[in-house]
Amino acid sequence: MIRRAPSRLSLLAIALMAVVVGGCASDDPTNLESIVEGDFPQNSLNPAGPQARQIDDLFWLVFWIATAVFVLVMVVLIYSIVRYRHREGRDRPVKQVHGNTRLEIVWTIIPAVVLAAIAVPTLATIFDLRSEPALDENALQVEVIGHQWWWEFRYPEYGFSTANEMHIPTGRPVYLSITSVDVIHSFWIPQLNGKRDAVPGRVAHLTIQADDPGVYLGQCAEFCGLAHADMRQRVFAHQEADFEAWAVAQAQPAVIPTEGLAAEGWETFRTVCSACHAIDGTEATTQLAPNLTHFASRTSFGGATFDNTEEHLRAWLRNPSDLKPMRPDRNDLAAGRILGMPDFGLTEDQIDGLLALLESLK
Ligand code: HEC
Ligand SMILES: [Cu+2]
Repeated sequence: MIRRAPSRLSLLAIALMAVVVGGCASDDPTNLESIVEGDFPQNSLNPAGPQARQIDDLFWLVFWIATAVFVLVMVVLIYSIVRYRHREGRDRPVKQVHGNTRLEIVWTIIPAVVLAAIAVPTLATIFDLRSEPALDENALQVEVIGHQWWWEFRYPEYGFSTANEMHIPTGRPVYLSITSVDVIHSFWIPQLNGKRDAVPGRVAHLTIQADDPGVYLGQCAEFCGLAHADMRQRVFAHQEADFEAWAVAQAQPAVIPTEGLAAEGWETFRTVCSACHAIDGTEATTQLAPNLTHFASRTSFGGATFDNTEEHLRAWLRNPSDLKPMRPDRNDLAAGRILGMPDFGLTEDQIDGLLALLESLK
């Protein structure tokens, strides 16, 4: 006879897994301590706006119903096991029972009623979350475009485009129109709402809203290739006036320095970088890669994976693929297909110039 594998081993495996998975939540690898207060920045059980709260409420309702069912079943089960267990000297029951129609009808009806009771608020929530904000709610429109492996955010009312970091006003719905230029991605800010797939050729919608100013983190939630794990996003929520000031500043064209290091950097940018990147107000208008018009105003880059520091940027310009796994060898500029930023073999002098230029793009 084959012996079953010892269950102690599987218990150990489960315990280990719990430790490993538990580790995911607490420390974020991107040094975000400075801007995100508290642990678990991607905890969907810590809602920060009405849509996320609706999901959270539903979750707890279902959780407590499921808990009640669990406790009830366990009590009956354990009682039966103890009460009717085999005892020394006790014979098999004389009367053998098979099936009980009345009992079976009861335990079919009760779960059906429970499921129906759960379905009502679930469907109501689904329809509610799918609905477009009413006109008088004055929703902000933001277009979300997934790229391998970064997010583009366009603000059609203001006429600019930014990358990986979305700014929103508090207390006002933000109506997202989500799509992708390549593969399927999924936009997700756990504290502000559920996930929505970004599918090429389609536009899906999602409404997010934050009660209070703060930073809300998320990441692409649909496996999208090599750097999927480095495709993150940050939402900065501001008071209305602060948001307005931010948006107006972002809509301004860049002012390129005419002398010094930054001017030298601009020469390199014009000839090399403008093949993919735009800086509004200049001759660099190609939008195959993140728009850099106000790059210095962003806290992060590379799919919100790296803090926007000189050290990280220098490493990025020396060889982007050292920081983030990408496949620039598969780029096809003519077809508009970009899978990463290539290594241009820049000299340290060129890099110094580019850093000064990027630094000036406030
Ligand atoms: C072939 C297209 C291409 C060219 C040319 C190119 N880049 Fe990039 N660049 C990219 C792509 C794609 C990304 C986004 C990578 C990611 O995060 O996955 C990027 C990202 C960046 C970022 C980070 C932006 C952000 O907000 O995440 C900076 C800064 C940058 N590039 C600077 C430059 C500079 C400076 C040059 C010229 C030396 C240059 N790039 C040339 C494709 C290009
Ligand atoms: Cu993705």
